[in-house]
Amino acid sequence: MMQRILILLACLAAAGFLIRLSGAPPHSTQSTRASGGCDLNHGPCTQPLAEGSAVLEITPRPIRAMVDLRFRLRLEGLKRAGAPYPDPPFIDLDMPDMFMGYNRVYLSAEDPGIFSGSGVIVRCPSGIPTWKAMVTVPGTGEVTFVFDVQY
Ligand SMILES: [Cu+2]
Repeated sequence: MMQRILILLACLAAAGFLIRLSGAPPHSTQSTRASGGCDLNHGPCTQPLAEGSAVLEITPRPIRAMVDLRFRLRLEGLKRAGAPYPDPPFIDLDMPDMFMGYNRVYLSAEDPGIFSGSGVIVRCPSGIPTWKAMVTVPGTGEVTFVFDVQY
């Protein structure tokens, strides 16, 4: 509880800082940084990862805060695809412009090269909708997906 209050305070402080920087309310900040023009609110998105690619899907859509979300990651074209991953991939959820606290989604193997897990995105009092999902595949690399969240 205390941790959540601290996160909210940090978030508010960061939002105030952003307002002063931009001179505009943060509500006008609409994400134009959706990953490669792909919108996770419409379906799975693909990003290059090492010699292959990572496909991320978040459901249910549209993506909302304070709702149990399912994260599904498909790894394609990687040399080790199909081979067992000793350390499964994980996803860190955060906002690009402010630290929202530690929020890691641990994934487990569903099928070869396919991983899933569940997590929650907290509500940011600033109203800024833009979040990021940083996917880490241990031993292979990292890739970041940016998307908007409905509060
Ligand atoms: Cu925030």
